[in-house]
Amino acid sequence: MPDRTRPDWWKSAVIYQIYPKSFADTTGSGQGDLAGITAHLDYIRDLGADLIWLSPVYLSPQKDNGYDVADFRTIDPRYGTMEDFRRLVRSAGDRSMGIVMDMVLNHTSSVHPWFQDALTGGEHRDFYIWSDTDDGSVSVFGDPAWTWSPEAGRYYYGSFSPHQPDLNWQNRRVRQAVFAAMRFWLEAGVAGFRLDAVPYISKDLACGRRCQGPDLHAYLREMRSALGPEVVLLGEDTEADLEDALIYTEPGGSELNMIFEFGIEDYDRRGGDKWHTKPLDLPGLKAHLARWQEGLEGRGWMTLFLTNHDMPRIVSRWGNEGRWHTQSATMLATAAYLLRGTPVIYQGEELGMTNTKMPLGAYDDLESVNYIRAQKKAGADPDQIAAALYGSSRDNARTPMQWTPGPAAGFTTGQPWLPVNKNAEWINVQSEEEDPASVLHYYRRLLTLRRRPVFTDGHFELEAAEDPHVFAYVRSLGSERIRIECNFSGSPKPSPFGEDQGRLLLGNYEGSSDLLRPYEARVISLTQAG
Ligand code: TEU
Repeated sequence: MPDRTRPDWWKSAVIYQIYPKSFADTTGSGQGDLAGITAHLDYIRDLGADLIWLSPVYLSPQKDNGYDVADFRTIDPRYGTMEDFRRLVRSAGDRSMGIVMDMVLNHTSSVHPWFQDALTGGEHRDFYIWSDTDDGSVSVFGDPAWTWSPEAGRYYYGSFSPHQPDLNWQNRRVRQAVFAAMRFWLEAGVAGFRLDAVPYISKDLACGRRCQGPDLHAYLREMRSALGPEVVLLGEDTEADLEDALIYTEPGGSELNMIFEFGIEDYDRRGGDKWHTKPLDLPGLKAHLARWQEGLEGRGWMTLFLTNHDMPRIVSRWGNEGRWHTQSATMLATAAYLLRGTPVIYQGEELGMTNTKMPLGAYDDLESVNYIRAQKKAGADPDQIAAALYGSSRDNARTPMQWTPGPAAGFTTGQPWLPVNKNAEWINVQSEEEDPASVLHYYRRLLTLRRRPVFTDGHFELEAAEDPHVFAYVRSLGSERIRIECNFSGSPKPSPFGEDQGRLLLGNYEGSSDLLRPYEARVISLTQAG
């Protein structure tokens, strides 16, 4: 547990992300709930987490699984009650863990009372964005961004979908209402917030949705001063570059503690199209990571993550689901979480959970459903649609958490809302607990090792930059030097360093070998004795 009296304790924290709908169901409804999270707090603590980020649990019609909020101050009854929430916060606190709420800043649900009032020209009219014309722009999930409302007699704007009308952040009353909702949860004891879709809140509609408006940083500074310096704020910015990150997270700054940056996604997606994958460009990825590690040193802070509720499972993406499942899952974690930044582990990643194959009709995610519809309309071959979904659908990350080899993977006694992955038979908490060589046990060892200050504060140096298969870097602090060597390929590769001189602190193989074995990861101390 990091010393929370240190002003930057969150730099050495580990965050565990929960997608509540898919984590653990205590009622047999087929959907997870807050009591299910409370019941598994020991599991999360034993993994090494300090903070738990909950994807939204507010009242919601669930068009986008809670990222469409109908009331920012009410727990959705499907997840439980405010009392269940308080119990979760208390029980997490008893285990020295804090709760991070997901704050959906950019939009509400179209059933939110603010929007309903706005439609009829009530006092919340200017909480949203209206127009008499539709300029033809398209939302993130593929629908038109402008939706005609017969009731209002105008179009309203939704960056993501017509179910999610954008809030008008230029209106001071909107900002105050959002900050008041955030204070409500702080009073309920949460440690901070993950801020959804941050850059969208300030827009330049004249130049389309990807154009950031001029007021973003002013809004964030206003938020920080409304909430106070202790609140941990993690911002999601899928488009952020290094310059943005330095402004958001300047040390001692007045905006965010850290940002999620998504540049790593560019190295296996063809031309930025999420549905078309290509083999990972490792040298490109390494150069990218090095640029961020060097660029933020002493000047800013980022999270480290391999996946989340919007991304495919990392073993299926950059690793190997078959023979090298354990090796690749543990190698990827080693490569990512010993960099400088705050690790954010997504539920089930610590088991090596994989992508899923479902019949097209079983997909639930708004974006995937829209994609299937558009592809079918364009006459695409169903096998190709299925392959694209298997590689990229957000539902890959949303299948139920795999607790046991038993029925519905121990997630529910009812009918799970999304099919359980068939491999729950062998990828599950119970089986991995019993196997000291499992992905789960390795994650625990890795996150324990990561407590060393060299990993939080140390300098980063990329090695063997041109090597197409091996990602190697050195972290150093004072006289301590630690080298991380990771083989991203499924065949043995020579180590760029020949026979290693140092002492092995952690590795995902037994015994020693001159070659780096398939997906081998080694953490080696180069520190001179004495
Ligand atoms: O995602 C924000 C985002 O910018 C999207 O582009 C995201 O990358 C999307 O998943 C594309 O595939 C956040 C949430 O994480 C996501 O779950 C929500 O659906 C979205 O905001 C709207 O609230």
